[in-house]
Amino acid sequence: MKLYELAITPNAKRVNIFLNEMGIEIERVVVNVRAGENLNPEFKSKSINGRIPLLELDDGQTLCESVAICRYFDELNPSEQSLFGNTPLEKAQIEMWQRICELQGLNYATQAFRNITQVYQDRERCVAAWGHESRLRVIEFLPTLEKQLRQQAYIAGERFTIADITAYTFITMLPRLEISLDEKFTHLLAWITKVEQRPAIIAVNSALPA
Ligand SMILES: N[C@@H](CCC(=O)N[C@@H](CS)C(=O)NCC(=O)O)C(=O)O
Repeated sequence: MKLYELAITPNAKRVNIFLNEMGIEIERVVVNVRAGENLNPEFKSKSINGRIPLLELDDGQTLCESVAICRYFDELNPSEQSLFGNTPLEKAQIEMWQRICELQGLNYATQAFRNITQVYQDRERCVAAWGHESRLRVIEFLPTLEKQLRQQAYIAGERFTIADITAYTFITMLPRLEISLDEKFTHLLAWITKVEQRPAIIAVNSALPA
């Protein structure tokens, strides 16, 4: 199997944290999306969404979408402490929070970054007003995480899950949007400190350029 990725990008980071948590080693192929390497016909023929991360199986089948890739590895390696949950209720709660963090956090952060910086103007229409609106929606979402972490240790309950991975990836985008967390966010800040001590996250962060 091969993982096509660029470590610095948020969605590659999600999959890399997940793989580290599971202790899975896999061959990587660097695709420099900033330079447009994902736009060439060879990559497009492999990737349904045209983006990274992309997992290529040994028989040539491919999977894109970060969470689908993580779920595939989770199913291949059953665990009593699955990052996707084990009981019906836990699975549903983790799925719910994963989607909340993705739809109300990470996606808006991505839209803000892409449309304000216009970093991908070679391949998409950039709308500055949408970027600024998305940034405001990011700011409006942060109290939801603070409230949740005031009540429990991790985003979807009392243990670290895929919801924390998506939430952490989202949080790492805040500096790029010039959003900082002040003392109102005590629990969120404490959670960041805690998850940044996990070997899986230390390994991902230490592999990135300073
Ligand atoms: N929903 C997708 C998003 C994938 C995505 O947007 N990847 C970015 C890097 S984080 C990318 O490939 N960007 C290059 C481009 O848009 O051309 C996922 O979860 O994998």
